[in-house]
Amino acid sequence: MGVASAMPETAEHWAEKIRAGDVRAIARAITAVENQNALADDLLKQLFPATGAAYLIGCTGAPGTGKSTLVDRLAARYRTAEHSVGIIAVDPTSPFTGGAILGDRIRMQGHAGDSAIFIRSVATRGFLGGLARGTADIALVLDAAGKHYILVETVGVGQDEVDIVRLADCTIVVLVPGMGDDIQSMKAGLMEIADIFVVNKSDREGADRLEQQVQAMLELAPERNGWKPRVIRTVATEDRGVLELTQAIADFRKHSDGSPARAAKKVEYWKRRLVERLEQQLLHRAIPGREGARRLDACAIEVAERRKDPFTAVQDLLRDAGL
Ligand SMILES: Nc1nc2c(ncn2[C@@H]2O[C@H](COP(=O)(O)OP(=O)(O)O)[C@@H](O)[C@H]2O)c(=O)[nH]1
Ligand SMILES: [Mg+2]
Repeated sequence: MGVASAMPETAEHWAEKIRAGDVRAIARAITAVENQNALADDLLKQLFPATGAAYLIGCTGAPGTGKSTLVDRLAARYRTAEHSVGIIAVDPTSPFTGGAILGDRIRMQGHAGDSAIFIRSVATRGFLGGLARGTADIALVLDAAGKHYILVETVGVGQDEVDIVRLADCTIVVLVPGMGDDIQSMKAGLMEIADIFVVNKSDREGADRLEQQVQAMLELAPERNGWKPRVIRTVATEDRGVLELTQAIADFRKHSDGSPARAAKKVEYWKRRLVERLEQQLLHRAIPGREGARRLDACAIEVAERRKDPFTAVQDLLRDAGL
């Protein structure tokens, strides 16, 4: 064993372990993706043919609305139905060692001994190569590992979150009573991304009013591809409404699976990913390593001092790189 483990592991072998659901191999793969380890691309290449079966649910909303609690309850429901689950918690408000994530970890420890559920928090700060891409690649790893459901928790509706939502098969927006005014301001963004609205903390005063507000907002909005977003009331801490939520998710899945709109969304998503990767790689070729960075600096100085125009500078950079 000692000799074997001292040998560098091939991407093929690593991928095989992930496909078999090996928890340690999965954890190492996610770390490799996060750090953009040299092997990560090779590994993802190996894993890709085994992906595409997982159902990815995005859960977004303001901090403190109960997303982690809800995701935890949803995961428990899916586990009860014998489905395996992966959870990715993305929290831009706290670094990896932050209180919120630590809280999440402790709370989610109810599943600690359960290997069919895999939980990973990712910090946004220090995430190389972009949060949305990183999250998407982690989702690929969990997908290849055979997770039936992948739950992604994100905060708010910033650009990163919207990019993550583009990846999701179904998006849940979590609201809580007492944020009526926020709804007005978030209206457009929310309408665009939510397949299901959850009114969490329905044990609090104002749940009726909030639900009415959301319903009223939905009345005015055009249906998206024949789907009218549902509004589900929950008390995540008491597991109330969670079964109804799984039902709404199942209904949406049935509605969108195999639909042309869904297929077009996937193509659009991958087109963006391909362009992103092309940009990265072309940039890398045009400005290779330290020497490239030095040439770029030199060009920038020349342009700033008006000794060269930016158009010629780019042409020169491309020519020097043999492109
Ligand atoms: N009263 C009430 N509290 C809740 C409910 N859901 C979550 N909470 C509490 O709200 C706080 C924030 O929950 P958390 O899941 O961490 O929110 P997140 O920041 O959106 O992930 C915690 O103290 C939860 O126990 C609910 O339905 N009712
Ligand atoms: Mg949370």
